[in-house]
Amino acid sequence: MTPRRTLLASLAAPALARAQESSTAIATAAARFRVVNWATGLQHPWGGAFLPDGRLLVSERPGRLRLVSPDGAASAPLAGGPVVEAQGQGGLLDVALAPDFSSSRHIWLSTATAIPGGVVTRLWRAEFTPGGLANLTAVLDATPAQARGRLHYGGRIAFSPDGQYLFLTTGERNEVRERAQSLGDLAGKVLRLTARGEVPRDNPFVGREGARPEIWSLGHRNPQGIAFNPATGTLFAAEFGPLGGDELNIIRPGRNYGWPLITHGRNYIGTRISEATSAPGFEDPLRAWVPAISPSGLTFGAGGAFPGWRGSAFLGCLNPPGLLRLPMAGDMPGREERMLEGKSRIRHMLFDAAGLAYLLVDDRVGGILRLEPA
Ligand SMILES: [Ca+2]
Repeated sequence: MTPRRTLLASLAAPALARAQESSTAIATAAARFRVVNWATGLQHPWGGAFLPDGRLLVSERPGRLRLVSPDGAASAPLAGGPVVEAQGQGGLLDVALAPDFSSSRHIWLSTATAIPGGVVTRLWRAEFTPGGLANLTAVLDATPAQARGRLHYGGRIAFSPDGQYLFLTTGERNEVRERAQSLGDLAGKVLRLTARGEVPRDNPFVGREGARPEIWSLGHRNPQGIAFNPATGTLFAAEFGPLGGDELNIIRPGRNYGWPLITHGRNYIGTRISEATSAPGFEDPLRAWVPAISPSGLTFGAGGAFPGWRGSAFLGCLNPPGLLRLPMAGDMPGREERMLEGKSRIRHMLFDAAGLAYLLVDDRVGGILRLEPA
């Protein structure tokens, strides 16, 4: 990046400039890097996926998809995207490429969407074309719709390493916490579909009276991070607790992760939510954070540009803002490392094919930071 470009980028993006760009190297436990304002002028970027040609497809929560070129220049909004309910924590959420993207050109999106009776987390599929999105199709609504409240949509998408299954997180929507415990309700769950969007016959609650067959696990509050550990093939998810009680969980089929019956968190006014932090029949978190870290995106490092980060799990944190790294031994997280503390709210972290790291900065005047080895 030239000094001139840096200056212009700073003028265009005060929040980013305030945040981070540093010409000096930052030394951390397993990497030395420089922070560069890569893409500026994005409003609440939420999710992203690198295309095979190296461009980044990125979502902005108010309802836009853009392509960012390797030089950081963002395109005009793509045509053909969904109408979204961009209030509270809702809007356009995640974007993911289908495992067979190279041949199908399919992408998947998640949104907050208004339907009769209220708002839901919705999963969509669309075709990515040179002119924008085509054949936009609603695949699943996390019903029932909820009239009140615009919080806790979940919305993160992941595919299994074999490309056969799609996983979607849904939040419990905050108004009625027990939605997370109901098997007849798709809120507060991890859902599993085939990569074509159908219900797999071997999902854990298929055939059970009153249960929704899309459910893979239940008892989640607001999971906004989901990823497979590439070293082991194990599925992990991160979720927001209330006042404290954020969690990292290993996700197994049919298991109940406890919200709101067990939690390490408290109500925002400090009162207890549950008597217990653990109970028979419920899964304990692999790690819980008190006080909160507000974990959003979850990503595993692949190596490449940052060999010291190979296999580590990363959580983008909103409050307090920063990036959290967990070195992993198999599926066991080690001692955590916090980086870039107290600066930008990091919604998600992505790695490109070369292993360079990208941080989605969640701000009205947000953007994407790139970490380059130094
Ligand atoms: Ca839990």
